[in-house]
Amino acid sequence: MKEKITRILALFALFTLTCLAVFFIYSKDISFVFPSVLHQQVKGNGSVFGNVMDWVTNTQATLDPCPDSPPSLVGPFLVEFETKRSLDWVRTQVGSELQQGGRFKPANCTARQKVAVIVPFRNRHEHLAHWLYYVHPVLMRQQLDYGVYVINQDGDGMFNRAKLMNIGFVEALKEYDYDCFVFSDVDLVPIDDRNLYRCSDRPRHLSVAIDKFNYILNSKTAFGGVSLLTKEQFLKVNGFSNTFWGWGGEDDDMYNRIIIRGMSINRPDAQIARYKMIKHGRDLHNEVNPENAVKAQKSAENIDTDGLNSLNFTVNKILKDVLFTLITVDVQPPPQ
Ligand code: UDH
Ligand code: MN
Repeated sequence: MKEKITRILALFALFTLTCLAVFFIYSKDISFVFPSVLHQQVKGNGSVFGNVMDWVTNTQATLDPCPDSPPSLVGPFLVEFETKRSLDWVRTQVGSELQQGGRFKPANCTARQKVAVIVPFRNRHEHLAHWLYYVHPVLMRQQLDYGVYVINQDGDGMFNRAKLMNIGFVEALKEYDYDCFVFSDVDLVPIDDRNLYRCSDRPRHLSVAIDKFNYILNSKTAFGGVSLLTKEQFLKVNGFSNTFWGWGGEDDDMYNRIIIRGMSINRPDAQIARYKMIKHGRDLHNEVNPENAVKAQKSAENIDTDGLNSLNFTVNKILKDVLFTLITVDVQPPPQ
């Protein structure tokens, strides 16, 4: 009799522990790590596990939407690049707030947008540390559901910023149902968090006032630096052109694509959309390419055939850091 009671008690304890483990794992919301797994499990109709998952999903869905104006913004803040910052150190500063892969979502409300931040990259590790140190806290205070994707061009061939952005778009969408895409240079750090990294009904250009240019925008058609498009807007323009090798022109071509597709751009107020650019020289294998300026005048000829629908690349490696997802890619330059 005594043995029977002990056995029942042990079984009960095991059951309770299992339930606790299930609740613990899913309250941590690992859904973005295994989105398809969660999806299948949630659909598992009728089973106790399925019901538990329904309950968890519903509880998450009942969080109120985040307020239109994020309450913890600080406005202008100090940004300096004299301090040496290593990725190890940045991890100790902001890593604890993040999920693996540079992912974050606000705990107490449902973010208004799911934002993928795409950073074209090669051999700018110092810049990346500064950028992550400053930008992560900004995006957190802006209460975004976001992920940072550093798209690293493998090898030392000619750099192709625009193609890296296209690859970032495609790869980020394989992971999560993002609805907004930020394309940001690694050396541009916002100095005012009221400059929201959020998409709108028009493609947006955020890097309006940069210290390097005395905080003055030199062209009404500028679209480089930091720009945002919704998934729909990006699809509508067939993404960036893949054929701008070396420096220049790809941002003007994107501006033209937006106009060609009947859209226009918007910009936040220059008093708010302020940036510091980390000082740098010209990189090797990213020299000015005079062909690019010519090509940027022919956007209408290229938009239908050169872009997302002609994108070819191979992923050589995906590394999940707590601060970012690093995707190293072969951009497959055409044979010379
Ligand atoms: N990028 C890299 N690695 C490279 C080249 C470019 O990561 O080797 C990325 C990076 O995100 C960078 C962006 O592409 O922020 C744009 O490249 P850029 O910063 O070289 O372009 P920018 O227009 O500078 O800022 C042009 C060279 C200016 C030299 C001026 C010397 N006084
Ligand atoms: Mn730069």
